[in-house]
Amino acid sequence: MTTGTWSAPGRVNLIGEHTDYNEGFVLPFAIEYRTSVALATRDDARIRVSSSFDPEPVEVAIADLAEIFPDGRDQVPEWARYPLGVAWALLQATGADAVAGVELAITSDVPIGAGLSSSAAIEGATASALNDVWELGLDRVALARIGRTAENEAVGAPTGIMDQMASMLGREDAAIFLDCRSLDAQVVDLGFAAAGLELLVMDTHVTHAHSTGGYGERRAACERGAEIMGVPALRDLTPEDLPRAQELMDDVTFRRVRHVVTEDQRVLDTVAILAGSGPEAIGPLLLASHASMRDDFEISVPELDTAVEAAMAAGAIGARMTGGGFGGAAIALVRHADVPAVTDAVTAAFADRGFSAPNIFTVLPSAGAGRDA
Ligand code: GAF
Repeated sequence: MTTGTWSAPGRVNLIGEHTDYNEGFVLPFAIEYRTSVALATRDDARIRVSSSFDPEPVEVAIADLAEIFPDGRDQVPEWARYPLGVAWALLQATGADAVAGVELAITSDVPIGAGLSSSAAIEGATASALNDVWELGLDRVALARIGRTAENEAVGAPTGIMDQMASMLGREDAAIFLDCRSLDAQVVDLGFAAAGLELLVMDTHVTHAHSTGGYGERRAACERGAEIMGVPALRDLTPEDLPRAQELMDDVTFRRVRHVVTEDQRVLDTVAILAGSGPEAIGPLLLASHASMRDDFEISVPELDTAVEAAMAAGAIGARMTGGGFGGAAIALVRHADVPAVTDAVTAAFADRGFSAPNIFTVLPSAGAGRDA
């Protein structure tokens, strides 16, 4: 019997929102909150997954996976679609058969529904474990693709690949500058600690699900915009193309397009400014990103706007919502000495507006997925 433990982190996206499925640029980093998968092989051809979130384990025959996904995903509880979807995607992508049955026990300290990609953490830990034990030989980028396939087809969320890449490739004190067309990834030093800065996460507790509603609608609007402009993806447009886009499109589609095109540019500018001037200089780009998501992409909610405004008023260097939107968390880049004041100000602003209390904590750019034991 083989046993071992693998883990993968959640992520914060520093900048570059809804650009990944438009084949553009993103700048996420992995965080210290992780999901662990303890694995033991078994001597039959079955997979049994259990989770600290649900007392009921789920067991399926490996040979049945192709039948279960993607059409029959409703047959298993939602949390189990992630690990089983990864197993299914691995077997489908590699054509491997006669693999060992496994027991997977999942535990996690990645906050759920906070926009910190607890889903990519489950996928990354499961994919890493099964890749090793089944000796599939896939590299980290291939494992990130497997996670995205699981999410798209087994869970039914039409997401891009940013979260899985961040979870697989994360490095301490660094972000991953990812070209989502080529999947070329560069490690970008953040230098937060050296500059005396902290990255605060402000979890609004407003929950969201990308398998329903707004996320898919935004993606469809982007695809419509690219088609109208006659390009394969919005990545192929630059800010100079926006006047023509405005002439050709209805107002809503144009504003969705403008968000993506300007956000891609903001990612490139952030990478350049981090290298040239350091992290204290990226505040205006974070704020511009938030305004674009609030006004053009329309994926913010009052709680996220309140967190950003209160953090800025209390001295944050920059702030923005992070992740897919419609809830989840905002981030603020804050000088170490200002963390208590910003935390108190955001908490007070939520109380004033009758919102439930936010959960505010710092995160550290951290290492990606791997085997722990
Ligand atoms: C979610 C998705 F999973 C990502 O692929 C990305 O599109 C993000 O929303 C928005 O930038 O986290």
